[in-house]
Amino acid sequence: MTKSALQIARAAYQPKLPKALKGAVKVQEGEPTHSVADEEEIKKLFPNTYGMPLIKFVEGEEKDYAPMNVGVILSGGQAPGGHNVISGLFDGVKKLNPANKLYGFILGPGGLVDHKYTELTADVIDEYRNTGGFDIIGSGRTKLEKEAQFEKGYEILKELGIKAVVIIGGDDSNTNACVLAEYYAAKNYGVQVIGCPKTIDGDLKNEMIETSFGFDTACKTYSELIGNIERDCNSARKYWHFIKLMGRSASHIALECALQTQPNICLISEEVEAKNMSLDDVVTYIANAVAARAAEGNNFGTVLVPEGLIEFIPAMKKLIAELNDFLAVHAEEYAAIEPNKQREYIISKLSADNAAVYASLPEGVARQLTLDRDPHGNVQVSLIETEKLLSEMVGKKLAAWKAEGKYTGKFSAQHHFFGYEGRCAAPSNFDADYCYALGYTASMLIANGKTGYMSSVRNLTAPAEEWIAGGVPITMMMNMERRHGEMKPVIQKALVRLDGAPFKAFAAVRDMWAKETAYVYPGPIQYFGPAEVCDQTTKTLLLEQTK
Ligand code: FBP
Repeated sequence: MTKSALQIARAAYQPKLPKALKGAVKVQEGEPTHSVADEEEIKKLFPNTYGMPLIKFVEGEEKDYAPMNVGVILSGGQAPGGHNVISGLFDGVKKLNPANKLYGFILGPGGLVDHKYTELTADVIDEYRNTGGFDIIGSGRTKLEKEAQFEKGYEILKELGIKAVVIIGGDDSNTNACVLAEYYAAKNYGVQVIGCPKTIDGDLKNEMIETSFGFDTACKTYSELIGNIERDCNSARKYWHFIKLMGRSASHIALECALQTQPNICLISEEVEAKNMSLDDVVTYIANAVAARAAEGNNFGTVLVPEGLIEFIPAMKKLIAELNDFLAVHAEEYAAIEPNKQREYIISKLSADNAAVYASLPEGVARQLTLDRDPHGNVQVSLIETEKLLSEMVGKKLAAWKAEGKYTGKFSAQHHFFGYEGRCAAPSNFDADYCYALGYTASMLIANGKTGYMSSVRNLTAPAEEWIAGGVPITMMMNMERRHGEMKPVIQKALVRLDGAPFKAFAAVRDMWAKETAYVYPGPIQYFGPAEVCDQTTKTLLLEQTK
């Protein structure tokens, strides 16, 4: 395989480990834990893994560990640093006992069920250290939820002598990890299951999981691109750029990129919901900013749009919820309807309010809302072209204002969607270190007999030396939510908090950004050079941790 000069140099990077993980470790147990909500239901569903204590690793005495084999699965969307989680896990497992083996299941959780695996040897691991992507074993979105799948998985785990499986995934995949851990514990199969917090979306976080891996690199990559667009925008001075950013539900990516690049407008879905804004309110907000800039002779600007916006507009949210429940049961019937009659069919099946909202949507968006759900029952928001919907509606409003003599500017829009551009970027130093530490911590959780835990590395704005490694019971993060028309235990998604420091910092300056051209151009991620350029983490984390 031909490698770039950067890839070759980067392969030699040795990720930093927290001090406590550098030698032998021992477990320090904290208080028993509770789920974030719906305690009684969660406790009943997870009798073997509920309420376990928080765990912290501290320096301990060397001891011998019996040989063991471990399996690893990459689940869901790619996030920078996944290969370092696996290399940290590999190094940890080999340090415990050089005879230990690590197996990777191919193309996500489906690999466990279908018995597709490969042994990850030192040669393979060395090819992937500090690289982006999940291509070492591939990823997939198969949902592990049925007993038959757990049993099929157990067959291969038994055959390979695997004592523990590490599932590297987001909130849904870690929910599955917890259900699997509970099932194997209840059956006394002697297989442990450990999760690792992955997702560029940044919505798998809480007190013990300060950030999910990949968020740092993905946001830096998008911010580089946004900065480049802003500079182009400020050079040509003739376009409004509408930039949609991935992130499924939460607006963490959009907010972080806004803090890094200071665009004219950044929409925050959580705020749109809290203020009960309609689609027209959002459009009017943008159009007002466009008109105010035009009045100063500035017919250009940048707008950041979070991927999940549509689902947070209250009327749209109600509509999507009804569509989700309806399509969970009638998907086949719907698919059999002729395409030109599908819109009418949906309108006839919805409640009056939702039917009216659905009927008011442009054809393309209406159709996109009924497309296939992902295996977890979510609307595939990345397929909805919100950036085009908004610019089209802003254009129409401005034309109406022009006719009324309220606006005299020119409005010409360009559209972008950044998601895939950042998911497999080479991990920043932060993600390279964080991921390696998460993987290494997972090996220590396994060695200490833990199951149903998520690997946790905290104190992340301090130097890596001072990071705190340990484990959090996954049940602690759970609550009950409606999925596919049924109440299910799931990890609670962390949305942008409107009372949190990152949002407040943004809200304090956004009116100035809207009016002036206050762009910041972050430039590309740097891997070599001064620490203030190379090792900075996200503004979100820095603001959240400033006491
Ligand atoms: P995960 O939650 O699995 O980490 O996925 C993140 C994400 O990149 C979202 O931001 C996006 O909505 C989704 O994946 C797109 O997934 P896919 O490429 O499978 O359609």
